[in-house]
Amino acid sequence: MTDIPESHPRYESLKMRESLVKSVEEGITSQAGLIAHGRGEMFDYLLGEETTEMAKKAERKAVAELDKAENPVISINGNVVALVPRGIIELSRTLDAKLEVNLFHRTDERMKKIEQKLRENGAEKIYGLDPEEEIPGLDHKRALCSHDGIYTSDVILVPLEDGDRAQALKKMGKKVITIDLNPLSRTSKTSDITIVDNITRAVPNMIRCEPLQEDFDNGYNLRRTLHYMSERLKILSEEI
Ligand code: PTJ
Repeated sequence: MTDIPESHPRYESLKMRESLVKSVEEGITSQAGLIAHGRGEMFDYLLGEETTEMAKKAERKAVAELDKAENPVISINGNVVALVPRGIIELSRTLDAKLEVNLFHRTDERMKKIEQKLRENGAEKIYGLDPEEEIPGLDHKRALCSHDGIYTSDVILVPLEDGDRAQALKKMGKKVITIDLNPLSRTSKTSDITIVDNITRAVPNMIRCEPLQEDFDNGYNLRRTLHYMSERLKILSEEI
């Protein structure tokens, strides 16, 4: 790994890149995961790499919904494990939510490596390893899921998800919560609660935050986020 000095102005961002590159080398994160991360970085730049008020609200509402769910599940993929291996396990404990590995680019080898990484970071029960069910409407491997996990979940957190699966989960009648830096993605627009924040900030915030019991309008929150990004672009353009 390259030695990045903490004084580097883009230290946090470079550390994230390093974690992902290492994770690809270990066979945990897919190569496509690097491209997905680059897209996320671009949107994070527009947010000023900070958690907005809109994201804080979505995080608090997400915690409230996961708290009161009967079978809450957190879906894990190769990018999530690379970026927040400990945090995601701690979040599942604070919410009493199940952890399920559910991959877009699923191979037995990646599943084993992700399982190992999660165990090294303290995970106990992990769902999705011997799936008995399929999410209807998706082609084979990315549809595979556990009966007691995703299949029968009522509220599901799917960070950095692809649009097809988010839509398929909605069609199954689940409450879908996502963490996605792109407010324009299909996942963001399909989900009941969209947290437009970097997962590295969202997960620690969710561990600490006070659940939001008031009503929440996801469309309104997304529009405000887009407005915030466009206002920031205007301000930045005036500074050049
Ligand atoms: O590990 P696998 O095989 O399950 O594959 C995982 C990826 C992420 C490759 C797969 O789910 C995929 O292709 O996802 P998409 O369709 O590229 O969507 C990922 C979304 O996550 C994009 O909208 C990105 O902007 C967003 N994103 C990327 N990095 C972050 C992020 N959102 C929050 N925090 C990030 N660090």
